[in-house]
Parts: sequence; C-alpha cells; structure tokens
Amino acid sequence: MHQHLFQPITLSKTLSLKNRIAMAPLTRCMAGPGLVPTQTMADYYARRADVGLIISEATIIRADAQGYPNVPGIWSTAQIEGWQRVTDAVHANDGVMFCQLWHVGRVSHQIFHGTRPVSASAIGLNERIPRMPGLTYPVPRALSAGEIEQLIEDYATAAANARAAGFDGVEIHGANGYLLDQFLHYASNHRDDEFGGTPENMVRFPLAVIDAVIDAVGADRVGLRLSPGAYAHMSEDKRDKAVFELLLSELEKRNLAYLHVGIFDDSMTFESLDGLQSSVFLRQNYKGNFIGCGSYTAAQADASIASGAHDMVAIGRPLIANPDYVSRVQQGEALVDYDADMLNTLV
Ligand code: FNR
Ligand code: 8K6
Repeated sequence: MHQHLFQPITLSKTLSLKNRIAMAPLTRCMAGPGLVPTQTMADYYARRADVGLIISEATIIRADAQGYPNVPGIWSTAQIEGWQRVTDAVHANDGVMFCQLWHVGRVSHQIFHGTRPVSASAIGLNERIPRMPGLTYPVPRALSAGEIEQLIEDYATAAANARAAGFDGVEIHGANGYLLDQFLHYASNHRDDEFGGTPENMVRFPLAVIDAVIDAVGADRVGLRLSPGAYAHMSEDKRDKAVFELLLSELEKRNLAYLHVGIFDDSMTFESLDGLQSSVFLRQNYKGNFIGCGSYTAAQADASIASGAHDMVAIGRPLIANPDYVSRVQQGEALVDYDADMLNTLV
C-alpha cells in the first residue's frame, strides 16, 4: 500500500530522504519570550521525524517580518540556541529538517514590532487580522532600493543562522501573499523602478534573495515555496503568469533542492494561469524536484507521485491531528480528523 510514498528520494548531492512525505510548514504561534523555540516545540517536531522532510513553521528573519503573535525568529543567539534544541531532537530520531524563512511584508501590524509594515508598494490589505479581533492591516510603506539591499543580506544571514542552528537546509517562503510574493504579483507591486513594472524587474528582488541564500548555504540545501495562483492575501492579475514563467526559467538554472507549491486546496484553478492549478503550472515550467501540497489524502499523494505530477507531497493539517501519521498510513490505520481546536495545543 502507498508504495510510491514510501520510496526514498535523493533531493540533492547532500540530501537523501527516507520517504516522500514532507511535513508542510505550519505556523503554530507557540514560541516563547524573545520568539525563542521551546522544548515543547522540540518534542512536537521530534514526534514527526519519521516523515522524509520536516519543513519548519514559518520563521521570521528579523523583527519587522512578524505578522502573527509568538512566531519563532532566527536572528538572535537565543533563537538560534532554541532551534538547535529542536534540530538535535529531530536528528536524534533520524529526521531531516529545513527552516522556512519568512517575512510577511504588508501582512503585518505595528503592534508586533512598533514600525510601519513594509512592502513592494504602499498598497494595503483590506482584511481583518486573523485571531486579532478588531485589528485591520495598515497601509504599508514601499521599501527603498537601499532597504531592499539590506533585506537581501538579512535573508542570507537568516539562512546561515539556520545552518548554525543545525537545520539541514532552508525553504525560502515566496508564497501565500507574503513579502517576496508581494513583489511577484501586479496587485501588490506598482513600483516604477528596477523592482517593478515588467517581469524582469518584478523577479529581481526574489531572485537576489534566492541567490544570496544559495551563496550562504549552497543550492543543494535551498528549497523555495511559490504561489503563482493568487489565493491568500492577494488578488489575481492576468499579467502574473509571465512573471512566474520568467522566474521559473531562472530557477531551472540554479539546481535548488526543491520547489514547493503554496496552496490550501490543490483542486483550485486560476484564470490567470489559463485555468490551470498552481501545481500543474509549476510542474509544466520547472523540471527539478517538486513538492505538491493542498488537501491531499495519503492515497491521493501516492497516486500523484506515481503519475509524475509530484516528486513528494507535503501534508499539513493531517500531521497536526496525527503525530504518528507516517506509521498510521504505513499500517493502513484510520487517521484522526483535523479540527481547528487542535491549534490551541502542541501535541
Ligand atoms: C499553514 N500553512 C502555512 N504555509 C506556509 O508556507 N508557512 C506556514 O507557516 C504555514 N502555516 C500554516 C498554519 C496552519 C495552521 C495551517 C492550517 C496552514 C499552509 C500549509 O503549509 C499547507 O499549505 C496547507 O495546510 C495545505 O495542506 P493540508 O493541510 O491540506 O495538507
Ligand atoms: C501562515 C500563517 C498561518 C496562520 C494560521 C492560519 C490558520 C489557517 C486555518 C486553515 C483554514 C484553511 C482555509 C483556507 C483559506 C486560504 C487562505 C489563507
């Protein structure tokens, strides 16, 4: 049963995984004071080390990257030491773990860091902040070219910190409407300088981040998550497709460990992608290792690997509900259904 899901895979020259199940990055808002990972988080991840690859919850690269309470960081010594406890626990159980590097851009509020949120352009989100009753997102400030340079360095430093903390690699969070994605979509990028206006300009900052992170830790230890279809904190624009086509043709030259689709339900299709699913569009334009995601059952994930649609599949909510997801699937045992109330505790 599920023979494709349990085949090992070579991700890059340095990384071989025992199976094709990835733990999707899952924000849990449970970091301690100073946004430091806790022992409870170490135990939570260690319990799931039998997946082929754990991708950490999104981890902020610096203070103004924060858009949710109690998310972990990866810039202070205490945060790096906290993550070292997590990666030690995962490695002790024979797991492999990447750190998802995050800056939310405009999906933020000054209550988190005392400064006005930043983005590609001064275009606000007309939404309420989840789990922060009464708060709406402010209009962000457009980043200057000098600030963009600084951010590129900060991503590279965060990647180096992640390796110092014992992570096996990093996943750059370029998906779900957060900072890098805000440069890649016309709805949020109205810049008229070298970072906006054309596909060449719109991919410039995300590609510079990818290249700086590759320089810091090596392409064989770098993954990237993208959402070419606008579905979270973003509106669709027909012109977005050309931006992602250019980005993907550039990524093909870089030999990353993997590309990963950012989506909640992979059956969603997008007019801006000529009616395709985000994952199908990415697969058509990218030949390297590709991780699918989005409401997959184990049987569907197995079939999608068998068909060549994905090389691995990331599982999110079922892994919150079932710490022993891998053994349950392997033994053909029933899974516990996910319930949003499960987000209140880390088990
Ligand atoms: C998420 N997701 C998410 N994605 C991401 O790139 N970084 C993150 O930190 C989070 N955090 C997060 C928290 C929670 C509570 C949920 C439910 C989801 C999205 C997640 O990685 C995945 O794409 C979706 O959950 C879809 O996969 P499943 O859950 O259908 O297997
Ligand atoms: C990335 C930070 C996430 C913080 C908590 C998110 C909780 C999500 C609950 C899942 C509901 C799925 C609904 C799908 C809508 C997609 C748009 C975000």
